[in-house]
Amino acid sequence: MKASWDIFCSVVDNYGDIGVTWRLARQLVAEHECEVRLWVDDLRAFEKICPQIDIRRECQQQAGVEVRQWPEHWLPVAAADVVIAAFACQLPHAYMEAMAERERPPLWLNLDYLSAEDWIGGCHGLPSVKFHGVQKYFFFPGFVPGTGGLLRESDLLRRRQAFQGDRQAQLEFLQGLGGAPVADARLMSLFAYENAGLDGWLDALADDVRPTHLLVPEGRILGDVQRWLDVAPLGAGDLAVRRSLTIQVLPFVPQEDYDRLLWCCDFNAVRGEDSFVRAQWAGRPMLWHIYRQDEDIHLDKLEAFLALYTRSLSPEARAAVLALWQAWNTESGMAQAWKNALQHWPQITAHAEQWCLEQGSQTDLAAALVQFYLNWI
Ligand code: TRH
Repeated sequence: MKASWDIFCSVVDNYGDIGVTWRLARQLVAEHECEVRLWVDDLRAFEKICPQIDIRRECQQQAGVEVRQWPEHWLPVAAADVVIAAFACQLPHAYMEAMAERERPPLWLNLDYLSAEDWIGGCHGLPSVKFHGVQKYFFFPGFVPGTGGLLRESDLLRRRQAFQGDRQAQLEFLQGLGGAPVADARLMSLFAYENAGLDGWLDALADDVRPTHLLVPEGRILGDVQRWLDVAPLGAGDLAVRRSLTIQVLPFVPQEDYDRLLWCCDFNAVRGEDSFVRAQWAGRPMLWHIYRQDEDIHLDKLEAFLALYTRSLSPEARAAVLALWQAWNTESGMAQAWKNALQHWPQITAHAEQWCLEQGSQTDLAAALVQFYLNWI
């Protein structure tokens, strides 16, 4: 019999919480024959990444997943075989009672945020709290064996490589988003939080001898782009040229299209958690705007990832990547850091593909979750 899974997603802000849980839910259905209910407290955020969502419906089927509006006033339901509280969200008390009432208690997991820090390996899979005899476990995604791995659909790298090998498919896709890329330009995408360091970067791109075509999906960074351009509020479809730099504002696209956008580009600036992982699967050089946390603990996460990510680069290329990522995340010094990174472009580019393949050889997160469940029963 198929195992039933309940995934709970409380949207804190932005799109990462729903981005990750929606991806996981679909993959559990498509590749592991699980029956999945995804409980989401903010269908508007969901609709942004999946326009098929009907925000008025309490219950709907999407890609084989039963999507449920997580109601403020919980109505009783039977608990599933596996219960995932994403990112430490608090389950409804009545649902926890239902877990405890099951003849056979469910496997209860807290799916945590992604980090490359060392302690993750030691805590992954450990027991956490108990509720009336139902044990909760920590499940940590990660980049090294011994962690929960990264979300990666089984055919993702094959589809990515096929698309990157098909120039016509890329052109059609980009045209569908609003226009063909500028000839001979370095094609880049920009998805980031507000960042005061953007000015220096755009200055460097505008002054470069090689043209750059920068694609910017609508979102939080747009205010900084607009200020640099010194124009009225920007929206999807707007295009501006400043010397070597062409900036094109894109609509916020469905999640599958965002993958294709990353695959088309020579360089991707991403943020948060899910786009950060998807840029790695694109096999192209990238820049991460990490989600800011209290007491700057995000900087430890940044450092831990960089230590892993850059370890096979030459000392010079490594220093250039470190300086670029640090400049972006401290919002200063981007012009010099960018010019310096360009000096090592061939190596940084080859490394991005190599890193992707290395990560792709490990067990993916959905498979690791299913295996954890099978070991547990
Ligand atoms: O939106 P985010 O900043 O989400 C963040 C992080 O997850 C962070 O860790 C978390 O604490 C915070 O939310 C609450 O960035 P992230 O994780 O990259 O999620 C963005 C999602 O949006 C991802 O699934 C890709 C998707 N997306 C689209 O579907 N279309 C688009 O056009 C773009 C730009 C993104």
